[in-house]
Amino acid sequence: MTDLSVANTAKRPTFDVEAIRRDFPILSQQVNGKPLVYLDNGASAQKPEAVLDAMDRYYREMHSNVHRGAHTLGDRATAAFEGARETVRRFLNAESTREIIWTRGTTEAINLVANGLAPRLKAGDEILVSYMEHHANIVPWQMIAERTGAKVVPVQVTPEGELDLESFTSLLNDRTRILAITHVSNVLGTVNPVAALMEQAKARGIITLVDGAQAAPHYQPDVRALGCDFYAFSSHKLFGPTGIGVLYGKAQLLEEMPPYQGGGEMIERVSFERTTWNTLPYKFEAGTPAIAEAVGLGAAIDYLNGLDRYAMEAAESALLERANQLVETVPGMEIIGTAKQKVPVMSFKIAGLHPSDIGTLLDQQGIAIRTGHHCAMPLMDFYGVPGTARASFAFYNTLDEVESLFTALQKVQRLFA
Ligand code: C6P
Repeated sequence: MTDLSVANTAKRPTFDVEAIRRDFPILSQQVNGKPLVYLDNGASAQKPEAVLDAMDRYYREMHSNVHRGAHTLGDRATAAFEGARETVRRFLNAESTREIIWTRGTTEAINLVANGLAPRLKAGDEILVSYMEHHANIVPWQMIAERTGAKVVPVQVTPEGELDLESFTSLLNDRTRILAITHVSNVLGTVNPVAALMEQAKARGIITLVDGAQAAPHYQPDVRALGCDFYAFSSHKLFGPTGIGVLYGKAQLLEEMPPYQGGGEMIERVSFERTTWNTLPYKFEAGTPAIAEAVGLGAAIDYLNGLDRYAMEAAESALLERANQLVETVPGMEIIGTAKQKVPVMSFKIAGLHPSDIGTLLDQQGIAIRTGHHCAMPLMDFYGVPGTARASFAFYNTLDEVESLFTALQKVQRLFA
């Protein structure tokens, strides 16, 4: 018998989640003979019709290369592409579109910054990261550290999965040159107190980068209020297409950084004697960019702007609250990451069960979650686990879906008990 009779005090969303779900065509299908319950939004979120339409319309009506300026289609494509950049600027509250660089995603954005800052580093310098970073915010720094003799230093996390602020403060020192920290942990869901961290770092003249991959889908990041030098996010987690992401960078730092890749678009003039760089943001955009994808990301942000952000956050909190209430209905289930400030991400283990078995058995019931190390191996080592199962929710998920997840987990647990 499944028992979901635990008191449900989670608040009902004030927006019409069923209407919102109709905007996402993929959600209405059956998987393995069961209605799809998509709870892998942290890996990649689904796309509303508005994004699909914008990309379709772009290819049907305006595709050409951008910034070539010789004909009407080229002008249309350029206007759509640069219009999307302005949409991103407004989304992040950046000062200028010069500070908005298109990348392939968060990973490429961080690699770009790491390479751009390398000339400032020397042996003995320190790059502060944390134990809860995704590999994308560890490995590029390790590669640069190897080149320059600098050192990557991790800030501890607490057993609850919060950033250990004492460890953070004690590790800041005169050798710290860069602070690269995640806004939200992809495993724990923890929301870090980024503005306060930035303040401490800035007081010491440290350059700061925030990995916003898991934050942007839940909160609208205001880069000026956060006070960071760089902010990175991926479109595909923000209900936009794959293959594109954004690096925000303060204009002065971007001006001082060397280009990341060479080729078309990023040059001002090329000769065999001397090549000079284009102005911002083009200096960092070598080659033909992902034009339709930029348009799609712009459409995703426009779509989000049309939603009530407060209602959306409240609905997401209600999903997490209901999930937390139901944990006790699955014998041996334990949540990893119980920070006070969390987005609706629930990593867990169930005694005696391997995470990948949980994932496979849930999939048979139409429920999509992610299992494994989540590209956060140092954090797995910290918790002494090879991996976890992770359900990550989006605003289009329902309380009924949370309950379906737990009914399915009860079945899985009974099967193995
Ligand atoms: N995390 C997850 O399932 P890309 O691949 O470049 O779009 O994003 C990388 C990345 C960087 N930082 C954080 C905090 C992330 O969560 C991710 C991607 C996915 O958790 C895929 S591993």
